[in-house]
Amino acid sequence: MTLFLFDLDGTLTPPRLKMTKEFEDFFVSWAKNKKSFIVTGSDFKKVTEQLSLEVMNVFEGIYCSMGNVLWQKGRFVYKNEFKADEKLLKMLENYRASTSYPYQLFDNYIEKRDGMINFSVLGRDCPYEERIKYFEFDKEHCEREKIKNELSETFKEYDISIGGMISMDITPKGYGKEQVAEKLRAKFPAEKIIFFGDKTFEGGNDYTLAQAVLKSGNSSVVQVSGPDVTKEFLLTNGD
Ligand code: M1P
Repeated sequence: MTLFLFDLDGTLTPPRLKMTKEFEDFFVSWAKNKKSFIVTGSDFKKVTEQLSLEVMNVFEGIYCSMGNVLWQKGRFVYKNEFKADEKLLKMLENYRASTSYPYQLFDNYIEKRDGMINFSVLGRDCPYEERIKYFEFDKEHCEREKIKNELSETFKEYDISIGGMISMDITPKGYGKEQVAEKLRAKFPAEKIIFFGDKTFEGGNDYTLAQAVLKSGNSSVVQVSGPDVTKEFLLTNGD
């Protein structure tokens, strides 16, 4: 049986928004008798904001916080601990203080999650319109890319990847989404694996998982640009 792995934001739902009713109806019916998993950078609370109980229950496992937390059918299974370096936190504070972003900033800009940190210069407690405003600014000025590159140079012991619209995910090396491929391969040595993500390219937060899945053999990766493309693929090739 094929294992289907899905990123969440930008793959099954629009970034940080609820799954649409239309997609939900399609997906719940498609997922019957299939083995599906979510692998997201978000924490479990955000997943519960975006997915109904019915949808969450069709998954064999929901790997959150870049694979550092696992929930199965409403049951907490494990989490990895992580305490960030003071020097890293200080540098994040400096990026926030010195940004050239000309509009309002919001709270919760360093979000400590189990096993990782999510950093957003804008601040996670922003309204949706502000996140779009920052996203447009970032497309033009590549602020996240610059910060990511500088941090990666300074902190070789961390992996930094850009997911979503306003933030970046920071994990200890080897504790990004790629850890999920290893765990699933150990449990399902021969099954075909297909991974769907919207950021499977280098630097994106699906990249390391995409690479690990491909390396594990009998697998493929599908780069999507949103839930519609995911749906189209599942309708035409989804076994
Ligand atoms: O799942 C993708 C990303 O979704 C959110 O990103 P943003 O708020 O920047 O749109 C975050 O939860 C992030 O951790 C996650 O990787």
